[in-house]
Amino acid sequence: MSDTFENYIDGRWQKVSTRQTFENRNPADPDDLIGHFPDSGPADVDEAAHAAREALDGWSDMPAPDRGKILKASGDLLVERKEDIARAMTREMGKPFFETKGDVQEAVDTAYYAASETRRLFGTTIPSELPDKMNMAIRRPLGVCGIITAWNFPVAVPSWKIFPALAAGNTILFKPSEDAPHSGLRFVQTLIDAGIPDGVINVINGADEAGEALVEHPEVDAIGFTGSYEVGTSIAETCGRLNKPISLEMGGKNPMIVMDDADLNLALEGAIWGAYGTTGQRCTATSRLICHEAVQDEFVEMIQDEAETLVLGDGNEDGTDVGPLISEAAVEDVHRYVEIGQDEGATLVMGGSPTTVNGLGGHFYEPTLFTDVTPDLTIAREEIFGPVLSVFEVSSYDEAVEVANNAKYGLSSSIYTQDVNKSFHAMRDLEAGITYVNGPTIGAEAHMPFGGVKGTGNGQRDGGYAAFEFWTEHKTLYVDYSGQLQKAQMDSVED
Ligand code: UN1
Repeated sequence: MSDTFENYIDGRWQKVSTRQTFENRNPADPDDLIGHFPDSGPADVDEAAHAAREALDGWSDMPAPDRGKILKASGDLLVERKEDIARAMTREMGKPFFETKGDVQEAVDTAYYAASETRRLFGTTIPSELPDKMNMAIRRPLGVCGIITAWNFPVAVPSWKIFPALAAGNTILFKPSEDAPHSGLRFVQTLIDAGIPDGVINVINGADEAGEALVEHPEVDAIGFTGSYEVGTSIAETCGRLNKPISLEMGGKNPMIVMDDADLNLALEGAIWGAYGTTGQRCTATSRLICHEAVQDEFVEMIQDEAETLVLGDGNEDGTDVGPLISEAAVEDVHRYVEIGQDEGATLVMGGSPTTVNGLGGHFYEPTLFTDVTPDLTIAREEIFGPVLSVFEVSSYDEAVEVANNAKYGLSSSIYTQDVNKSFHAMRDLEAGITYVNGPTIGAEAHMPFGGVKGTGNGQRDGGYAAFEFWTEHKTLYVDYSGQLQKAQMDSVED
């Protein structure tokens, strides 16, 4: 069964102006066509941006708790539809059903968090330096917000941006990834069914042309982006030229340090989940395992034994641990890195090939493990976005941190140790937006700041209250009730 999907603009499903569509297929079984989606162009973006602008005053003037009621209702619908959306998400982007349910749950948590924040959205009141005068700073929305996201968390990640942006009174122009448009539409449908007013959220499907038009559009005031470093930095250049605020969430090359005193069974579960969960397709995936020499050989063997028990398959089949990669192009990219790793001298100890499962023709790739990896190798430096774990051997805590920090990205990081002092040193020393102690590099919670340093981001954060710091700006208010002209810096100081 396949359908033709439309854009959602100004409260109506609308045909794409270009008359062009693209196909979306199940990565576990490419014969399964999910549907045709609009390949939008500048005219579609223009219409959506105007609709979002028209809707802005009504939405931002609405009492914030009333906006919160709609977000809460959307969260309730996500709960009701959780299994249904998760099944559709697995069919569309491949990760197993137990993971896609978690993806929807992350959006539920974000909806409820953002809804509750509408009863706070605190500003500040600060004493004036002058008598009979009151100073305040309140939070105002940024305006029309363009949101561009990746396919690997196609409901959770859009929700991290869209719910707080809406709670704060912004209107939205959302472009889901062209690799997971259906999940994006299912998510938006919950807002529509929860009663979001026309024009407050608009969805444009498409690829680069639609994305560029969205970023460039003069009616779009701010951009939230999650995706690759290359695309993110190029959007940021445009935003710099146009003076638009942007929140960037890009790649990762996340290290897990396993010290000589680590609980190896615990670290094993973490490494398997961190490296091979979501087929390694998370920005937070554990892609570098930095092992103390005293435990390295034993730990590598444990990983090999455990990884062999992982069941690859269609994520909608019971018992599947690891789904396919998103596309044939992704299989080629991952395999190219594996070949480069071998050419540059790393030792391939497990996996390293595309594979087939149950004659499905899906984009499967074997869980892969390299040892003898040094920081200068390509596989040590670049984000692979696949099930490839590289092991580095170190002889001390200091060397472990040095290897961990020798990376262009700084999203997540982790250390396994039973030494409380070492764990606090690591929380301070690891150059990353997130550090886990005795947990893998994945598993962020919706109410905590999420984002990274160095090549991962630009100082902004998704998640929790930190998201509101991006999606609002301060407006400073001075109320002088003295009945006189009072001059700051002059009348308040006795010369
Ligand atoms: C991402 O890969 O873009 O912490 C987001 C985690 C998830 C989110 C990942 N909750 O791994």
